[in-house]
Amino acid sequence: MSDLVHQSVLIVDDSLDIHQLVGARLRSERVNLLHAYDAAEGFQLARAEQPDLILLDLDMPNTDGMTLCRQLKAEYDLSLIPVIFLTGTIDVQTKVQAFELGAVDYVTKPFDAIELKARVRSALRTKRYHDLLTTKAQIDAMTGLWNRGYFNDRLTVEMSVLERKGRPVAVAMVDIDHFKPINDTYGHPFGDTVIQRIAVVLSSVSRDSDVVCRYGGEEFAIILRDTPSAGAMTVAKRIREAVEALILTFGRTPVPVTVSIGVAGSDEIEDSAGVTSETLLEAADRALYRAKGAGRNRVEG
Ligand code: GH3
Ligand code: MG
Ligand code: MG
Ligand code: MG
Repeated sequence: MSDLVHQSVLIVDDSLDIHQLVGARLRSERVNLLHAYDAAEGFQLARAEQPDLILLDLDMPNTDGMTLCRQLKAEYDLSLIPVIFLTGTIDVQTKVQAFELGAVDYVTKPFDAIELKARVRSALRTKRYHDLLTTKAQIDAMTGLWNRGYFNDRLTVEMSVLERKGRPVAVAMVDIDHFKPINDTYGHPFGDTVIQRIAVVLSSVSRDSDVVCRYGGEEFAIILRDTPSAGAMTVAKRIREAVEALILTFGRTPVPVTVSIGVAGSDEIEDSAGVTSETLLEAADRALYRAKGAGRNRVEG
């Protein structure tokens, strides 16, 4: 969350006047304004741009604002975007219905410019906190990598993308070799440092499109998007080499560290019922087990 990144506000209203008026009122705010003139366009822009706030008119030709609000709330990622109704309708029943649909606020036209600005600011502030908390809930505090919860959610998403587009996804499970003796010999804080240093190696060796996670204590998992097994093996071998080349010292004592890696790609799993995140993970886990059994500091696929 940075102040330098402007938040964006989508205005969905069939009246050009309202667009101009709201635009003029919010000009002094550091927000990007997006404009849609009916519900269909509003929905499209919301999906494409993922704005931080939607100012939504109630009365519009074809699809009205209530219906659009309901559609937005039915889609997970769009449902997180706060909606403020901006409307000439002032009856209580409609207001109540708007809040029940999930709107965060309701402003009646003609609106007071200062009040509108204050309400927009308040909604955007809440959205920033929400985004920050969401990010924090997905990050492993010790390494800065994605955490296991995020890994699981993301793998499910990637598997459905794979299914839709017929693209391969691979998973690599990485486990530090003989880590317990490192902890026992040099202490837990040094063990933590080793985990952090390896996290840095994993992030720098993998590609931007890969999703690098801390899966558990001294175990990592990587989602390699759009990657067949063979490509994933190449990445895993690079990781294994980079960790082996890492120079770690406790005082002046060099502490060699290696990892074992198990790789599984959706293109090589034979399952008539189709590949799921579970079967992919199980295959990667079995490969990791083989790598350990074969002497460690190895990649198995
Ligand atoms: P192997 O080669 O078979 O993987 O041997 P290993 O010693 O690494 O065995 P295992 O994976 O079972 O051991 C995991 C150890 O990692 C045990 C636990 O005390 C330690 N550990 C787990 N999480 C952390 C952590 O956050 N910090 C530190 N310092 N140690 C941790
Ligand atoms: Mg209207
Ligand atoms: Mg281990
Ligand atoms: Mg382990």
